Amino acid sequence: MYFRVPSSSTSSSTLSSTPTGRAVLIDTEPKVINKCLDSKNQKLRNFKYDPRSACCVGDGGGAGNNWARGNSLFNVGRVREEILDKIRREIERNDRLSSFHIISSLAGGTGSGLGCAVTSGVKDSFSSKGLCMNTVVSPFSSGEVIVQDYNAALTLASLLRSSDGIVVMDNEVAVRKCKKGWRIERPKMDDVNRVMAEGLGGALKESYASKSDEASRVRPHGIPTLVSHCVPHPSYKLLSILHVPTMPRESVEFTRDTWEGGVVGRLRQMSRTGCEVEQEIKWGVKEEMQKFSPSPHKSPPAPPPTRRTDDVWEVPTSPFDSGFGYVYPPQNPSSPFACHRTYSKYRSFDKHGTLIQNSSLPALKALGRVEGAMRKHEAGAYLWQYEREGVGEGEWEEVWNTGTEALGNYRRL
Ligand SMILES: Nc1nc2c(ncn2[C@@H]2O[C@H](COP(=O)(O)OP(=O)(O)OP(=O)(O)O)[C@@H](O)[C@H]2O)c(=O)[nH]1
Ligand SMILES: [Mg+2]
Repeated sequence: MYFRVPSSSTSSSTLSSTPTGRAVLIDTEPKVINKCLDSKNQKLRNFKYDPRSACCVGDGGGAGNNWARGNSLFNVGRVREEILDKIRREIERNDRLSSFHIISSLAGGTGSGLGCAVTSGVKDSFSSKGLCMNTVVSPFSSGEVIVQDYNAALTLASLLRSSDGIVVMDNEVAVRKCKKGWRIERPKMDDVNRVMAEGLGGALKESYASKSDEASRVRPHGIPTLVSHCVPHPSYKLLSILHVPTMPRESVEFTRDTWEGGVVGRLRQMSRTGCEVEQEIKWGVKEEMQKFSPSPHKSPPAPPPTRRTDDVWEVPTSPFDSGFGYVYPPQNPSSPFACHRTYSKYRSFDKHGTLIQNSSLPALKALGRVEGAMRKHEAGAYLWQYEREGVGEGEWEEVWNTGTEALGNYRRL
């Protein structure tokens, strides 16, 4: 689904037999792209990128942590045509295409600014080809650039308008997972990326709505089902991912998990309490979600009957059906909970589960960046950097309007 696999007649142990990601790499610094294309790195990760689908724009020096600069690069010279042409070429190499997935940072200048411009460009040029999902990486709350809330607010406002669904992943949460789950004392950025990729991979892994679908391998779950189910209304586009287990690789083969008390139980408690890291689950806490939700308290359903099974199609997920813990858009026409399963293994886990939620707690956390930016804006801090690149009061006004509307929507759930 996500790779072009060479035909078996040409396969050998050489790099030419390695699957190629159906991806376009875009950056403003050649060294970043070169690292992705480096053949040593490609061998390590067992897939490669096509150099013809890589694109370095600008003068090679980045976007100076300025959303506006990154964003405006899209319209310099032939940059727009060059990027959209490379995306078009990738589209044409697919027999069937149903979605786009754009991964970038939430702050920074290139990932956020250029990422938003690319998202709008994809929507304008290719929306008939499929849905557009974004995954954005939220910055550390300290130790990064001072203007990160401005960049994050501009990104969120832009994507809330142009994307069909926005998965927010958090660097700080990923570090806690590395430390507590993977027991890495000082995680590096590579560890952070791997722990994030594990969650995202769980969410995007091929899985099915019924046993017969899996048997005949029809209608696998993918981005279109994920987005159309989890974003039932355009006012609620912010998604988050919970994934269990998070454990060191060397422990996986010695661990036997269970479904009900284990994988399902932990995901359920994390969702109920707004917990993002498995090792931080508070089992005593009933429902922290309430403080964000004015709706009447719904009592938790009875726990499911204990039944031990290794058959994924038998595992009861009824605790999720009742809707408690989730704060779901009331407009959702069907059950808020949809379950996709598969017998095929993910990495080497005996059992694992991924919950993709459209829930107020993580959404309000992400949107808190807009409030942070508003406070800075009131003080007039660093605004000249954006004004210089063409972001004036009118554009800020639109950012606040979009941001506060989304905040209001999620607070009212
Ligand atoms: N998870 C993760 N976050 C990253 C990685 N690289 C950068 N970030 C985060 O992304 C944000 C922006 O990082 P940069 O790479 O400096 O920014 P950029 O998008 O290249 O933009 P410019 O530097 O302005 O060109 C920061 O919050 C970083 O913490 C990475 O490899 N993994
Ligand atoms: Mg960069």
